[in-house]
Amino acid sequence: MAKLTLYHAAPSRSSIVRWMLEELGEPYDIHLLSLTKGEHRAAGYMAINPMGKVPALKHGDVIVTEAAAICTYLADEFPNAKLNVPVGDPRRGPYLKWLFFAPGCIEPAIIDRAAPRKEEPRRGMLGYGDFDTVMDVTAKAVEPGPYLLGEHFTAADVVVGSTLRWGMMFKVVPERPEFVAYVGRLAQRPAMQRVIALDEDLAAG
Ligand SMILES: N[C@@H](CCC(=O)N[C@@H](CS)C(=O)NCC(=O)O)C(=O)O
Repeated sequence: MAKLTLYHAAPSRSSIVRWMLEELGEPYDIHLLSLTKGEHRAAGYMAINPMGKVPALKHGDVIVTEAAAICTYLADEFPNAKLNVPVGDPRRGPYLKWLFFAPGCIEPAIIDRAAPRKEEPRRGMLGYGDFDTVMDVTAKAVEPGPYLLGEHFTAADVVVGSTLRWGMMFKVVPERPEFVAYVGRLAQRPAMQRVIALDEDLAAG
């Protein structure tokens, strides 16, 4: 079977993919990069991800970058783990919407809130519209629970859940009861608990 290698830094967005890999239960290697030492800008790694960013995933000869794309890829490559929604299933529509909504709307809304621009662009210019609408739409989606697609935990929960958790840790995403309950449910998953412990060890050096 083709080998899986995660190019990783802890803590960073590559923990999203590490959580996905732990949920999959497939063996993988970690190639650790130090962002503080600039190892993600070295020529060897720039050949893997010319953006000079983590995460990147190598699966055999295939390289995938962008956390949400990697999670989508893994869920489809390893369907036995049932973390995807297959083509032909009508729930694939909302599944893909949430996989794209996290990096396309939730994350930019969080970043713009954390680092506001001098002049607020018109709502129509921003792909995410406005922060409050993004939060309202996301809160409504996670409220019924336990997961975005009801009882079925998917890669979309890994991506949306990681983004909300990270936004709440940085005190940008409001501690709305819907988010606290959803992120609390995700934190009970053994795979997430393993990643938190493993990454704390890595960060401690
Ligand atoms: N859009 C990328 C963002 C990746 C990203 O920004 N990673 C950060 C770590 S959280 C990074 O590598 N920063 C180092 C740098 O840009 O110099 C993704 O979702 O994978």
